[in-house]
Amino acid sequence: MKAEDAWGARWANCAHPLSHQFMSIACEKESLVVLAADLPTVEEIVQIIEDVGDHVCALKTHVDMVEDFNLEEWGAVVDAARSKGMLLFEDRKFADIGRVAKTQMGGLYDIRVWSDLVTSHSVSGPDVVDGIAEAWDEVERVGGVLLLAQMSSSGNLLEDSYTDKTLEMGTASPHVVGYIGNGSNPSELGILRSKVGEGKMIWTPGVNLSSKEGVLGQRYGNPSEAVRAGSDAIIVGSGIHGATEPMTAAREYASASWVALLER
Ligand code: 5BU
Repeated sequence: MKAEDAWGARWANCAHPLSHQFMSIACEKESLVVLAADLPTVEEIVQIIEDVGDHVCALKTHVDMVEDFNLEEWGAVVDAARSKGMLLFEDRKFADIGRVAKTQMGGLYDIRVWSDLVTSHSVSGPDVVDGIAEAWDEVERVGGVLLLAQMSSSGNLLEDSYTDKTLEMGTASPHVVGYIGNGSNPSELGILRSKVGEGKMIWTPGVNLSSKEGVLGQRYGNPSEAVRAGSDAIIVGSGIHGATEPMTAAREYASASWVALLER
């Protein structure tokens, strides 16, 4: 299916090149799934990419949880993801001043050289995004930032007024490809979508096909409902890597999200 037909106004209105890349991959794979590869070793991450990569559009990592991380070994993850046609998305949740965020894009993990997307809080103001963008500039790469407009964890402090200011910040920045929204709550998500409009993506963690509640305050909603409410990507961790058959699970999430997109 052609991306403009599947995505409609979103395709026409999202300006950031990474949003079009994501929407094209989604159409090729008939999937809006982003895999949260919260696994402890490089080998396990490479293995899950090989198992489920055909049904997943982007690999979301927390590089600082990888016990045997070094940049050279990490090349295996990058190569595996690229060979499966996936985007690389580091869920770093930057939150410092711009200058420090820029240096944190380098350092031990050198996120700027391999990531296509990163998350950032908006709490420190708009310069955090500019710092991240400057880091990509320096290595002559294009990347996109997803700002946390909502969170899925219970009791989080991202209230409506904070969300609104985050959207103002995102609207003003060409580097912001979209927002993280709360996948566990379709009505909150619907309100977020109406405020965001068509020009930015909303990606949602906090989705699971079977459980309602995760550990330590994680909340879950149904992935199809999240997409119908306006989510453009469902971020799934334990629903896939914790399943007895990750590949079967990935296909189920892919199909649920794709069917919901076409219904939308
Ligand atoms: P889970 O296993 O599907 O619950 O994993 C969810 C992932 O999404 C995990 O990597 C979190 O860091 C990430 N996440 C989240 O769960 N909720 C949020 O609000 C944000 C990120 Br932001």
